[in-house]
Amino acid sequence: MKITDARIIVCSPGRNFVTLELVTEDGITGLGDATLNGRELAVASYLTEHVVPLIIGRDARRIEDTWHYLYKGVYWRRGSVTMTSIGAVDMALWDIAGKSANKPIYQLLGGASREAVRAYCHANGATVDETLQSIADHQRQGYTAIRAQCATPGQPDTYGIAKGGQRYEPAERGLPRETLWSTEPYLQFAPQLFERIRREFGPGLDLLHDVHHRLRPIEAARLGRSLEPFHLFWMEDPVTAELQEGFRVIRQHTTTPVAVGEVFDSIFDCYRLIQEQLIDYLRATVLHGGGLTPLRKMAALAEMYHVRTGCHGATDLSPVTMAAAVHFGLSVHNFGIQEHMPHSEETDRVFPHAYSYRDGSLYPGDEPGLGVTIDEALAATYPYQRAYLPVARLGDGTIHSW
Ligand code: KDG
Ligand code: MG
Repeated sequence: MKITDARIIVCSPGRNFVTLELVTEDGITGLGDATLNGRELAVASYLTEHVVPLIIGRDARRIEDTWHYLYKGVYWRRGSVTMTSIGAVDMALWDIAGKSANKPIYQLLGGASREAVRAYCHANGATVDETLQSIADHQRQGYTAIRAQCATPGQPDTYGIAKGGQRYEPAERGLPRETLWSTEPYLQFAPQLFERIRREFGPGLDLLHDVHHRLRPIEAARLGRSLEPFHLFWMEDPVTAELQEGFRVIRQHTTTPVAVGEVFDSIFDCYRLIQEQLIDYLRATVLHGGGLTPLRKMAALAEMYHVRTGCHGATDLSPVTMAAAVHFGLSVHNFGIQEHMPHSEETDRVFPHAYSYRDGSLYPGDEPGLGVTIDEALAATYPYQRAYLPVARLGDGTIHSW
């Protein structure tokens, strides 16, 4: 089953997406998401110039072999542009495999390990009252696990606070917006926020919180300890994961569970964190982690060490990645939870999909493959727009992690 055609489709229905479409000699098409937020055209060009010429003529059934051909064959291994490109090809090949077997992909991954994929949503607000209101609204939509973010008083640009009713701050047109970050007020405010949330909503609700790589290890340890009375489901990205020893410092001081991995691009980013049991949830995505092929291996390693999955699911990943995450989460034994940030209506119109949300969970649907298509005519009406994620500075002007 030879691959005869490969196309890269770039569109911007509210935000930028890059999609790879592979076509086989018998006319089966497979879709792979290739979106790298803020650096989209680098992946589009990498695929067009360096990957497409390599995969035309290859057997679409040789998924494992193609993955290693692209990973080892590049010589310059890893890196987000390379791994996002390989992830897109891998996703598209699994889509083709599912369609040619006439089965949803989870049936090729060992079948369903559970009835549904439990999802967590985002609640955020500029004030504590707004955050509480947002949590209540999401509970009414059926969510039983909610990520809570709130602007630190006096710091309107705190991470995770959406503007104008959006669910999340998207990359913005023009040059990167500069935001201000101050650690000490945040460390004092976060436990007050969760104290209030627990008081209003009781012990039953699972609460998550994203620190977004902003703290140093000992600060993260202090935060984790101060949040212990409120029993978080997880504290996410407390420190940047480049310094993996930082997680040892956190672990020495607190029992608040730790999640990390949305920027990981291979098992080499996480095997030590897993084997030393420094984390509890692995957030690597099917896309940026290099596809379903390596994600399954990461999950298998994690399973041995009681680490569970909690895949990244922000809206900068297209519905193609969301579908892959739902099939993955349904099948993998050590699934923990799936992030769910619904896409805008215009995005969903460009990418009609079989997966759906109901009562706090995601369901893959019965379509063969990933169950996602792309309306190319509609996509063409949303041309690419350059956009960047914000950057952060400290009060004295020093650049900080955003
Ligand atoms: O592109 C960056 C976003 O995906 C990231 O900021 C979202 O941290 C995020 C999350 O947990 O969803
Ligand atoms: Mg995050």
